[in-house]
Amino acid sequence: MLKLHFAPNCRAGRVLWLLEELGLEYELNRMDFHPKDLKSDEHRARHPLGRVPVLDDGDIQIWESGAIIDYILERHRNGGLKPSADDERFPKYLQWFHYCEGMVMPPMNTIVVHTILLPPERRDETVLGQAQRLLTNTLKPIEENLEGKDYLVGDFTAADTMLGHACFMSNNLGCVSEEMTNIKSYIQRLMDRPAFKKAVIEPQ
Ligand SMILES: N[C@@H](CCC(=O)N[C@@H](CS)C(=O)NCC(=O)O)C(=O)O
Repeated sequence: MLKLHFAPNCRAGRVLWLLEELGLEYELNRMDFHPKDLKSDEHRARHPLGRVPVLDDGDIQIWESGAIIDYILERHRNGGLKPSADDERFPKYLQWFHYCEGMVMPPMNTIVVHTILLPPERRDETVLGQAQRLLTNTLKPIEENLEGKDYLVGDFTAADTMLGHACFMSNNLGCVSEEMTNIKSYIQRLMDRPAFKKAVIEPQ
């Protein structure tokens, strides 16, 4: 059976959300988002940097949320959540799927470091301000793309489990401004999904 190594309120929620959307059976290793769990020898043996998510599938162990999601879709169940290569939605599906870790998460990581993780005396307001501006800029194309659409490529796909989750996290950090009305209603639409509630909201 699939086993997800998970901590609440972080990227691991994307994979749990996908597993719930697909109705797959899984076992959950729920850790605290704390060095005592993530930097333990046991978890570092799974992930060299002591990070989550990590997925076990029998003898196979895989990390990186995007890679795990693609692995599940390809090896276990697709559920119509990944358009095939000849589908007209495929290029944009790939684009938004990878825009998440490639463009949106780097400034968000910096914001988390300089608002939550570092002790107050080591936080840098200049670095924080730059990251907040960069995150706002990376959200603008998403706001424009969502005009007239419920989800990133029209129907709900696994790109939403990546980038939609990043939008949700950005909003929790106060980085989605009130003018970004398409992203605000998109987040609400995601939050109304039972699988999202179970995987992302309830474990927080
Ligand atoms: N690009 C990786 C990022 C993994 C990552 O940084 N995960 C965070 C949780 S959102 C983590 O485990 N942080 C713990 C730490 O930095 O010590 C992915 O998408 O899986």
